[in-house]
Amino acid sequence: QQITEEVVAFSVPSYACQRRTTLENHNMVLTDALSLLAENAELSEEDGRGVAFRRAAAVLKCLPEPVRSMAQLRGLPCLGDHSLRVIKEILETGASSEVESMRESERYKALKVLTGIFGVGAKTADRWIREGIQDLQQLRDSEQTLNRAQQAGLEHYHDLNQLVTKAEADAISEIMERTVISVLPGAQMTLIGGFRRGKQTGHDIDFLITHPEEGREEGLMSKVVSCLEAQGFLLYQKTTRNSYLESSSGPGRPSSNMDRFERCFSIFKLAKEDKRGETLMEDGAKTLNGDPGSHSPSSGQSQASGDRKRASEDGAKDKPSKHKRWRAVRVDLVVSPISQFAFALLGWTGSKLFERELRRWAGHERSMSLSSHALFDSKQGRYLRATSEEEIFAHLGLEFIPPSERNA
Ligand code: TTP
Ligand code: MN
Ligand code: MN
Ligand code: MN
Repeated sequence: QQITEEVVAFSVPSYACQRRTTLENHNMVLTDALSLLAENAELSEEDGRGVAFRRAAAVLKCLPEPVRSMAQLRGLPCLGDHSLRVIKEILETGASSEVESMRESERYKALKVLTGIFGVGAKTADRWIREGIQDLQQLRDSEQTLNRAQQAGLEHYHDLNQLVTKAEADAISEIMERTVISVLPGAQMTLIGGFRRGKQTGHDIDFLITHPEEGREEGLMSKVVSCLEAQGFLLYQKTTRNSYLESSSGPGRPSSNMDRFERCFSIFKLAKEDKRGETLMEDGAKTLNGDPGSHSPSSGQSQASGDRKRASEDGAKDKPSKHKRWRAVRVDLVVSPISQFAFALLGWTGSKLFERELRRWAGHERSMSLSSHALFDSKQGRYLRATSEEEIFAHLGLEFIPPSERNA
């Protein structure tokens, strides 16, 4: 008796914002490969190619089961020739030769290490590589001048390349909540970014702060930052007005309250605790790059600043110890007026691809322009108000997708 295997092709809508993408990924081998190609394109400043691979990976992330044959992919959106070639090779041989050779290439490894420094982007890393700098030691030995962010990034390189845990996010949430309430009673703080989407780890922690009375949030960021600084929680901070005003990509003319939208990129000093409540150095946590690598300091002391600065040693204040008793954690703060809160919440929850797809949907399918501040309807020539994420999805003609299903 002949067994005929019926091939059931998957069916998926085109835009990631039309799909429910949980953290449960049945095609991790394929999506990791495509994500690496996307990352390499982004590191080479080929953003168009990067987005194409991100979209392809996102389609595979929302499939209900592992892909077994190319036939199942027939008719799926966003899968270009290049992505299909990579998928086919992985299905047939278990790996993609292109991806594996990229992973091992000196250029990719150098770009990865150098952009792993907070404050260093693809452009800077590329320039350094052309000047012969491939790793952290060569950077330290070079005459390169580093800006304040990069100095902090190099100093805390090891810590900042360790994934942030949910427990650490909760600990910092508590500190933040206390601080925000103390400088402005009634102010509200929301965990955003990957942790709001239910991720158990992240590269940083993101918070959105507002006050239910419009205008009361003015000046809040500098007060929060001063209060955190006074408590000794900040290793680094840079507060900037949101680039919305300067950028030409915002919807129409910015209204007068747009310049209140502030954000702060910071590095937090978080105490470590063991079960007995004593602070301790923990080693061996999983790193962001997957591998601690030969460039990361192996002891608790940061080698990043060389012999000139030993800034990492001032951490053991109460009890002298050779172990560092705190760790550096990246924290992003955003303050929004309540009138823009829903847009800020939606815009900062991510994932980055989900956000990009929302904006693409708004523009291409609805002639609307969506930002983290507002939604402008070009046909009606007016801004559409919203006080919740649900309302924004409704304005866009999209089914509401909760944060835990925005992991595209
Ligand atoms: P990230 O913190 O970079 O990413 P993440 O939290 O999704 O992932 P990770 O766990 O690795 O930290 O960004 C959070 C969201 O904020 C993301 O959707 C992009 C968005 N965002 C900016 O990063 N910058 C901006 O100016 C705006 C408006 C949004
Ligand atoms: Mn499932
Ligand atoms: Mn984040
Ligand atoms: Mn962030």
